[in-house]
Amino acid sequence: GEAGGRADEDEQGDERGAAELLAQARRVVVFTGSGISAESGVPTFRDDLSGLWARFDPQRLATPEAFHADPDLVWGWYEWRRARVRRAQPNAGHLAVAALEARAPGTVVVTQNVDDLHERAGSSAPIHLHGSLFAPRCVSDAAHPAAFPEAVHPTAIPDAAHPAAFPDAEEDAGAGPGEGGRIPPPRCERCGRLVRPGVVWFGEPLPEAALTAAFEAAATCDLLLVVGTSGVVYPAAEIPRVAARSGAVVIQINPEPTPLDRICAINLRGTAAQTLPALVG
Ligand code: BV8
Repeated sequence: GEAGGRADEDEQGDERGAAELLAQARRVVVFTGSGISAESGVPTFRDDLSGLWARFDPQRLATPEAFHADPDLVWGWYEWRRARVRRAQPNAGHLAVAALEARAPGTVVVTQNVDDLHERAGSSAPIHLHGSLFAPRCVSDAAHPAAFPEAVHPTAIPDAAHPAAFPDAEEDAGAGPGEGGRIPPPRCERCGRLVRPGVVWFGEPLPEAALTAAFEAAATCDLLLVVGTSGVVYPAAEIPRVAARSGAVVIQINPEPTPLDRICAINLRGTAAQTLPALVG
């Protein structure tokens, strides 16, 4: 109808406007969440379109308390996620971010994601606020992170070695409480304590250097592109807000409304893989 047509025109206008602002910006920050990897088949944290997290709440497994209470369950879940990410490929959204970086070398990519799809798309040094699935470390501290084989070769555990450990969710309907089943974490070869995922769990501080660099980039950019995040996990969710307060134009790409809508100059209601390539050109 007429209203639909007008909405389409508005959307095209917004997209053109966003592309122009992006082309003019000198310092750009791209701030991403799990939504940018959704079209690569990596499940997001909070929207449950796929039903992948139907049997438990990821926010309850991603804690030091959960690991302490049931290390095998939590390690098994991370092994399953790690295997999934290894099988995934960067999508057009990740590739567009890398293309933007190539065009405007001052661009800073800040991600909340623990996957490596930005790197594999060609982004040179994305700032990982929440760590990585591929950097497990000893529970004791960060001082001896590499004292076990998988830390040196994070992809060394072959999927075939644990056939029951990396089921596809589709085939997993009747399995244990967490996707992936239980796998005992390795022991640190140096001190014998457990090896844990190298991610930032709820209640843990973010890596200081990464956080400082991200806030600094946000406070000094002239445009911040926020892609595929629900904007509810702190302190990361402050980053687009810091940029807006510092006078940057904030442009959001997300199929759904988020709490960040009101600080954004333009809200593009589309998916990352569909919308980002058009913006970057
Ligand atoms: C800390 C790593 C202090 C692990 C993750 C009450 C109020 C306010 C704050 C708090 C509170 N209670 C507790 C807190 C603090 C807490 C917090 O923020 N909680 C919130 C949730 C209430 N924060 C912390 O605990 C942080 N630490 O505060 O430390 C401290 C200081 C000193 C000393 C000690 C302690 C640590 C937080 C880190 C959590 N770690 N991940 C792992 O992955 O296993 S969080 C997890 O959420 C994700 O991994 C991701 O990193 C993060 C953000 O999620 P999103 O990426 O936004 O994903 P989400 O699913 O939410 O949204 C997806 C979006 O994509 C949606 O909007 C959807 O519409 C969109 N989308 C879908 N498809 C597409 C798409 N968009 C584009 N294209 C598509 N195709």
